[in-house]
Amino acid sequence: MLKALTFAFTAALATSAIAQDWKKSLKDAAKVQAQGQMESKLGLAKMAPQGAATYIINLKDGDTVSNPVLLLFGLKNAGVAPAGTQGDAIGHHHLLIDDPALDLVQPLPATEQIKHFGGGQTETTLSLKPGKHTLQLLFADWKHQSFNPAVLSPKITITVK
Ligand SMILES: [Cu+2]
Repeated sequence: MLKALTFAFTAALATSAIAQDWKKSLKDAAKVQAQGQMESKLGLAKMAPQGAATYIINLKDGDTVSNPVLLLFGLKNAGVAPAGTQGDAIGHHHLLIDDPALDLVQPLPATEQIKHFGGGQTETTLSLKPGKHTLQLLFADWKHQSFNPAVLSPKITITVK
């Protein structure tokens, strides 16, 4: 009698532990979903994809080049998609020319110094005034907003002949 009771009690405990786990994972999933919805609604930055990095493939700091200047955009641990395409670990490239002021909690404006590649381009050709220029890539999300933390390439300084 006592044995049977103990068994029933243990079984009930085990069942409730599973139910708890199941409830917890549902709750976690709901939390993640709610967070995603809140992020889009409030325009908060999305978490940066794990290990995401961007870099300029074909030029390095200190290079001297002549116009037209070809730039190839490199990306690790994330994917390129046209602007407006939502999904995990995807976004598009932005080129920062000569250190523009940045507000990383707002969608990036399109200016002479902040070029968007919303078509999902992975290269561009620039015509720059002779002299020194800095170039840096910023990989941002579908709504042109930086990830948190920002996925920025090393900044390079080039001289245009
Ligand atoms: Cu953009």
